[in-house]
Amino acid sequence: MTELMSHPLIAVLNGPNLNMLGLREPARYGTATLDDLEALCAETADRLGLAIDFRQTNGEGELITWVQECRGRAAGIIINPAGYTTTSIALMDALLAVELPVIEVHITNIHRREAFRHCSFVSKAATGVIAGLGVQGYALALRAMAGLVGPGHAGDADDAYGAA
Ligand code: DHK
Repeated sequence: MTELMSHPLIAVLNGPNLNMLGLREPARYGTATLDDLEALCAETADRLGLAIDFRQTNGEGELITWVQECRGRAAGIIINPAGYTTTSIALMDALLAVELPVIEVHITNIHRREAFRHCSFVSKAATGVIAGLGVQGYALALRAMAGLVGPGHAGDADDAYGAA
């Protein structure tokens, strides 16, 4: 069994300003730092038998390059596109191009916030979306991803969680 099969690699990608977690509007985004978030993801992935590649960038082009590099390398993508959620058709296109399960995570409930945060291009490429559960949303996304790509995986969220 290859390492990829025994510990599927999940890219956990974070967009702009998430390097400021813990400092940035803590009443809204919480007090956990990006390092705390990475530790949470690493511990959760370990328990689930997943490997992670956790990254953050402020650059749209770099985020798109990282998504492209997942093709043939990673088994799935968890992404908090942050400010690029509502602006980046190019990011949506890259996520569609890699043909992998994608879970979109937002720390805050974007639907309770300003109207301009409601329309996500990334959701058009996402298998599922988690919003409003704080940094624990990443742990929940990893759990869902394990169901999609782990041993005996269903391969499709509708199969894993029941089609509507
Ligand atoms: C993070 C951001 O930086 C915002 O641009 C999004 C998202 C919300 C979050 O909740 O994680 O609108």
